[in-house]
Amino acid sequence: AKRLEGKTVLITGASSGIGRSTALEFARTNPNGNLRLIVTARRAESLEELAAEIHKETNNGVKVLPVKLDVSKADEIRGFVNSLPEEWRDIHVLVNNAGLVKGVAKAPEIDEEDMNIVFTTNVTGLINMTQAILPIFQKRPNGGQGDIINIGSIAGREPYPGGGIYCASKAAVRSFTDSLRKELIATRIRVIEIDPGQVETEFSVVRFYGDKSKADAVYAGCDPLTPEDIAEVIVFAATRKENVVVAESLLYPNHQASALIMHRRP
Ligand code: NDP
Ligand code: 8X3
Repeated sequence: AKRLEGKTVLITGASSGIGRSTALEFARTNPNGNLRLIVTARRAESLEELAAEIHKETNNGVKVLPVKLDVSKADEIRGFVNSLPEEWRDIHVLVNNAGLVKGVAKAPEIDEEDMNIVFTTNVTGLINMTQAILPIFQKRPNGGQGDIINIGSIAGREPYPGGGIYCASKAAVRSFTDSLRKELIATRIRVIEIDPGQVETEFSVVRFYGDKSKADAVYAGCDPLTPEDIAEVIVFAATRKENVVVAESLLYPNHQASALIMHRRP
């Protein structure tokens, strides 16, 4: 945790699930009370609640700045860094976590609006965020320093029927992440990808347009990972010695062995 000493961490999609747990997990590691956490998402009230919960749970002087940010809006990202108070702009860790899918439609039934939401959030949003923050990293010595942690998915490695747009978006994340690591080879900037399998969050509720019973059926008979499980790995990656890059990790719950091979209790 000393490796986070005096650092500023920026998390997208921190109002729920993995992003929210990641904020809490970083806060718990707060070295000497000087960690700064910028938590962003569209639901500003949830971010305020998160900030209050972090302060209540950790009570260790961590500073939290909730900022409303829709990563699918390029103009919001463009103005984002300059809108931050000066003392919050020295970002060291970017967690590109905001992401979603709408629906399980198969071609040719995929809704155009759903497709646009998925790509502008998961792909364009992630690339725009990276481009907004990278110049901050590149001002540091040795060609630059900082961590970019992208949340991909098993879906980006193994496409499945009904996942056309989601799988394609996460494959794009994987490909962009790989290119970026190669482009930054002469720097001390670390490019990290974390690919979860099944995690129980609001993900499936969002996928099924708010239908909780369809979302619950996804996890029936399973013991999915919790968002805390993923958060621990994200913070682990960010706290390795500076020469160590946790380039990619695929995380399954015990009953899962591929996107679709899932053991369910009878
Ligand atoms: P949740 O639905 O619980 O959280 C998603 C987060 O993304 C929310 O905080 C949401 O906030 C935010 N978000 C969505 N759209 C936008 C946007 N346009 N701008 C800013 N924030 C946005 O799901 P998870 O925690 O599971 O998802 C987090 C990441 O993990 C995603 O990238 C997802 O694809 C990935 N993932 C999830 C898996 C799972 O099984 N759950 C497995 C593998 C990967 P708000 O609505 O307030 O904007
Ligand atoms: C989310 C989980 O099952 O849709 O990345 O691949 S899944």
